[in-house]
Amino acid sequence: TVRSKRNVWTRKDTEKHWPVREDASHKGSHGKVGIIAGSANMPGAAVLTTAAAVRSGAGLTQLNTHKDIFGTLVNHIPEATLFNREGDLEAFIEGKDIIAIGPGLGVNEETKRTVKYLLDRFEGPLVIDADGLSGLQDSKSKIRERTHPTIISPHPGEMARLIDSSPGEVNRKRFEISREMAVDYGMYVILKGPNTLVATPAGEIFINDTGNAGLAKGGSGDVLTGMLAAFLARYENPQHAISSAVFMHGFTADYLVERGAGTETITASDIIDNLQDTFAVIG
Ligand code: NPW
Ligand code: AMP
Ligand code: MG
Repeated sequence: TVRSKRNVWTRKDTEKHWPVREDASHKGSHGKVGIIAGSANMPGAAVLTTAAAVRSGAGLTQLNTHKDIFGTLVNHIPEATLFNREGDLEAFIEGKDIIAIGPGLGVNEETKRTVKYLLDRFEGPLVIDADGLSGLQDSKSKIRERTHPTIISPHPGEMARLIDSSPGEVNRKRFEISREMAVDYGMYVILKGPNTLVATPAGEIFINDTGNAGLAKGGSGDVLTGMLAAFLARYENPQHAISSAVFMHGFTADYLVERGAGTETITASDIIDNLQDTFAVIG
């Protein structure tokens, strides 16, 4: 087997590629992000993903979710517009630059159908996470037909389900598995965990060296998905966007610990709330 090139994506790399927010820009210049997330039992996942996208600089963010939770959402993310899950998907994807799907959707037929529809029809970078990954199982081969970047962000449990393996096996062979999958399908694979890996369609691997056990907690991945969507909207190069989002997610957790927070007490919401500080440090 060919050994892939392995690189560490550093703070210097993140700083070097940080996009300039032009003084004369407007909200349309920074990407129209669509997020498909949340359900009656998991409104929090929708809040975290959407708030993370808004806080990471997306120009316009729209959340496609279950209408029963609209009332709750507006109190947490007034900046985002809402789209009724029962509405016409064609109308939702119209005009979107980036779409992220998955957090808190639940594993069901509708999730599957939606993932399939996006793979067929959406012309822009597509981030698939969480329950979107279970919806991907039957339509994986469609990824090869896409002409725009496809990005998946499994944790080891989700990756194990995708390749019919076990989390232990995934962790043992994480370089090989993420690279082979990325090359085979022509997509970006973000294999999460301590030292998250980003594998590119060309077979390169970028290792992240930020983050701590404060992130080993429900909701952390949902925040990363929102950050990925906003970063992909703001960068030209998908790998720079993805690696920088993963870097900043972990860097923000590290920043909290350096300032005295315990890894026990850090929450996913804390990551979002502190992006303001860490963006100022890096950007
Ligand atoms: P275990 O439990 O250790 O045996 P799931 P989920 C394994 C939403 N959320 N290394 C784990 O193994 C998400 O967005 C909503 C090894 C188990 O088998 C999703 O929609 C929140 N194994 C939904 O919940 C906050 C690992 O994978 C399985 C591993 C379900 O997502 C929470 C668990 O994966 C959550 O984000 C690792 N690092 N990590 C909300 N507030 O609304 C996981 N596993 O069944 O896909 O469950 O990740 O919780
Ligand atoms: P999820 O399992 O989808 O909620 O995603 C968890 C997020 O937290 C991913 O970005 C992981 O890389 C990160 N994470 C979880 N545990 C750790 C850890 N022990 N050290 C560093 N990052 C972690
Ligand atoms: Mg997750």
